[in-house]
Amino acid sequence: MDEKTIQSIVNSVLRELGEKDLPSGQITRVQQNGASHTESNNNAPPAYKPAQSGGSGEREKPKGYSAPENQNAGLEDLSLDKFVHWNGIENAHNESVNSDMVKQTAARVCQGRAGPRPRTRSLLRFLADHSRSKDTVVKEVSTDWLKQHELWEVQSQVTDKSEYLRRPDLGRKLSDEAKTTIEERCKKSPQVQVVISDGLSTDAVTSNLEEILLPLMKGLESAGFTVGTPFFLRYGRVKAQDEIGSLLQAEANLLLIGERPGLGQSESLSCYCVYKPTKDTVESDRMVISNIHEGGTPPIEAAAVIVDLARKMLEQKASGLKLKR
Ligand code: B12
Repeated sequence: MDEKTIQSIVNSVLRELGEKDLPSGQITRVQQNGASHTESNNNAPPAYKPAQSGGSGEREKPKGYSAPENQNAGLEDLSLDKFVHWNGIENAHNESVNSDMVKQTAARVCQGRAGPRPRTRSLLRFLADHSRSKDTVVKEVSTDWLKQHELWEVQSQVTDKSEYLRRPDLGRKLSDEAKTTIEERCKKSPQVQVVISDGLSTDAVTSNLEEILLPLMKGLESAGFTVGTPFFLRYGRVKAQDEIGSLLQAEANLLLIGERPGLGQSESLSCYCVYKPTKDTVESDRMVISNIHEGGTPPIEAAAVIVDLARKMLEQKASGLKLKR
């Protein structure tokens, strides 16, 4: 392969990573005998040479070579807008159609390809999104964070995250300690009880709660409802709201819970709403407002929608399929 082809391959990879092209002459070829051949440029980094045994392992830098300034900067954050809304199709027949589509969605469209494979930037973003999604499921909402937000916590019958994922049935039931604490600390028979739970996304709670809880509580109070004491349920599943509701004799129960993350959205919160929940509540009695996050339904807007829904539930004394909307 000649120098020109090598240069163009290296530059196309750098471009995909959002880096500048290397000026010609900075590419170093490793020759078969291990010696390196550098095109007349003293500032070029040396080709890789295994450390000599007994040596320090440090490569000797050729005279005049200085490392590029951003050498230790690492990769940019792949969740930045410029990566999410990236048009990877080159030489499109009608470019404006693609760039328009890319602007409108965070979905993985117009990624292009490199032969049969995904392009480097696209693959890296996929791996980064996947990691964020896995992280948010296994992370814990810290007790410090709860204290800062003046929330006390109870736990479902699940003992840790691993069991939470394997035993959804236990996440639907309160531990004995939780039942006692709830009975001791909560206002009885409120019209509306709000509960917050980690569910399947810790980031959903930590990144949206500040913006949703206060407007929600204030909105419910301004609508004239008696509102219960909000608290945090660790390792909760949706159906746990039925046991909480019947324990507190709340008319309506609103559960803010982390949604199962997707590939590209790992901070989405849902609000599950039910009128007079009991152990016999069925799914058709429940409603959900989902996709609550900055890029979906913004938390403040969601708070207003939930207050309106609570008003309808209390007026009609119904929820789910029985509610006329
Ligand atoms: C997983 C999932 C399911 C799974 C739930 C199984 C399970 N055990 O997890 C299955 C495939 C069964 C399912 C079915 C349905 N789902 Co669904 N589901 C989801 C998804 C992808 C994640 C939910 C989640 O994270 N829950 C949080 C965890 C912690 O809860 P959980 O206790 O483990 O699981 C409970 C909830 O997930 C709940 N649930 C799941 N979907 C729905 C839908 C409604 C209307 C209700 C009231 C409850 C509910 O049922 C589970 C068991 O109690 C969301 C997408 C999202 N972004 O939220 C859509 C989503 C919630 N589902 C939706 C819909 C429409 C449905 C169905 C009505 C589809 C249908 N036509 O049959 C049914 C209804 C099921 C029901 N329970 O009443 C919509 C709701 C839209 C809306 N605002 O009303 C969503 C938002 C998807 C979407 N974007 O359209 N769903």
